[in-house]
Amino acid sequence: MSAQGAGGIGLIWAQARGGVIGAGGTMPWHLPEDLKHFSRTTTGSPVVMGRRTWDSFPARYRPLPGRTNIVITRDDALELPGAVRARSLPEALELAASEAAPGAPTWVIGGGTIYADAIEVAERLVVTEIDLDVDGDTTAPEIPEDFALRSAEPAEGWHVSASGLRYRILTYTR
Ligand code: VY7
Repeated sequence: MSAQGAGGIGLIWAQARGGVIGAGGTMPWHLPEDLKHFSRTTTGSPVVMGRRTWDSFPARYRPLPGRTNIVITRDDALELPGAVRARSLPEALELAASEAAPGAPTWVIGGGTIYADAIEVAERLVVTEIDLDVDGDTTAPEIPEDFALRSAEPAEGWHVSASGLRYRILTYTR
């Protein structure tokens, strides 16, 4: 079975300035509009994540509802209630392709280590850019040159969150 589902592989992340995606195991901002966008985009598709990303979700959101949750770990003893275990990214993508509804993409949802490996096989990137300077210890992958910006939401400028943060959603395809 191919590792690429009929809908292909997408990466979805949110980043502050400089590509910061995480700090101390969490995302260092509060942006409810992004959580809605993330949930709406990924629901109905398999989601692939690293073990640290699984750990980062508040317990009441685990597993993410309405999605097959596939978690990559080499620790066979680790309990992953409600999730499917994979021992490598290729194994996770293969499991996801076999789960995905026809035409549904597989979403890789983090974190830094997994994005760095998965971007090679991705055909779509959905990036929430947050206009925020914040310290972090985890960054987004470099976007390879064969990706082109497909859409920006809003088309110009920024959304302003109820919290005051400015953000926009960029989609790239290759
Ligand atoms: C952050 C949460 C953090 C704190 C409280 C709730 C984009 C995100 C991810 C991954 C956001 C997070 C949540 C509420 C909604 C739940 C998921 C948990 C759901 C990503 N653009 N944003 N993420 N969530 N990969 N890309 O880890 O989540 O979806 O049902």
